[in-house]
Amino acid sequence: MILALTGGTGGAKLVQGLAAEIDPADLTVICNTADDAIFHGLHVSPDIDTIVYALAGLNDEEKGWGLAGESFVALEQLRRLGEEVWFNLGDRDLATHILRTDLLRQGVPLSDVTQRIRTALDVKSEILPMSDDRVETRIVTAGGELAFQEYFVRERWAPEVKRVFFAGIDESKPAPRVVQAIGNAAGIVICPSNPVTSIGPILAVPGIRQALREARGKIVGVSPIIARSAISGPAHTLMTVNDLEPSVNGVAKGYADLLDVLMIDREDQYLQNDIKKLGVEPFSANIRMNSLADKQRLARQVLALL
Ligand code: FO1
Repeated sequence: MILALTGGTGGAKLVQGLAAEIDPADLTVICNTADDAIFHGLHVSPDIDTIVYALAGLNDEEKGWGLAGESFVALEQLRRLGEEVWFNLGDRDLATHILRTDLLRQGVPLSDVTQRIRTALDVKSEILPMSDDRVETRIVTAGGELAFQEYFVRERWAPEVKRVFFAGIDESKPAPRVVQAIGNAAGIVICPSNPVTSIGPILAVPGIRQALREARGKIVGVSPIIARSAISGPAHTLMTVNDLEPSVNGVAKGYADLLDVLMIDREDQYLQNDIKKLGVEPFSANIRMNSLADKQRLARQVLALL
């Protein structure tokens, strides 16, 4: 079994490539849940949904989140009713959040809810939340503290960030099957997701980082940074806040205790020696993923390294 650790959009591309290259039933994905938020009383798990929709072939490729061909009629009506509407929940996407919220309220753990949704959408890969416990990324800015989606979507990552922390992380436990999956994996991929707010929370759940250090399978990371800037989103800013240089060196440093190999872009090839000094083997390739062919090519290279 191949295991992938991922956040939403960037990671989903590689996860799609992996599922196309191996039997999808042999792929397990551990998702960040610290971006989860409550909107209009509904529990939204953006990274889980992005991965499930991508593996179900239902995702909006252009936006990188949500469902393809989505309508937003319910949201417009909520706006008319005076609700503050800035997080774009599509009509069909809302069905996922309604079901998830209903099941969570009945006491069903998030991991079982996720299993039910991905099975209903005919996704063969196992999708595991990092934890069934509520963990929340909080962004401390010059103007006060924000929830992740407030910072990312509402404020378009404009505020100056002072600090990032994960509320509830110390009391959280890995979801069932997470530690087992890490131990059983023939190979592990850390997807090109934000090292601070996507992969960071997964590694911070007590027990997960240690399980990865003890894993028998090789661990290959794919850099979310090319030429000192994030492929998408605010990774470079958030890495700086966490004392990580916003470059492939910073990615290597953040994962140095875990990685056997870090895949970097050819543009960053000149930094290979710095990565080696951190005890990580660099492997340079074209790591941008603009088409399904790119995703599959990168997945094949990752699998070869594993
Ligand atoms: N990202 C946006 O930039 N704007 C949105 O309105 C938005 C809505 C949304 C709805 C459902 C969902 O599952 C994801 C959504 N995302 C949206 C993506 C999400 O905010 C981020 O990509 C992740 O949290 C970062 O990994």
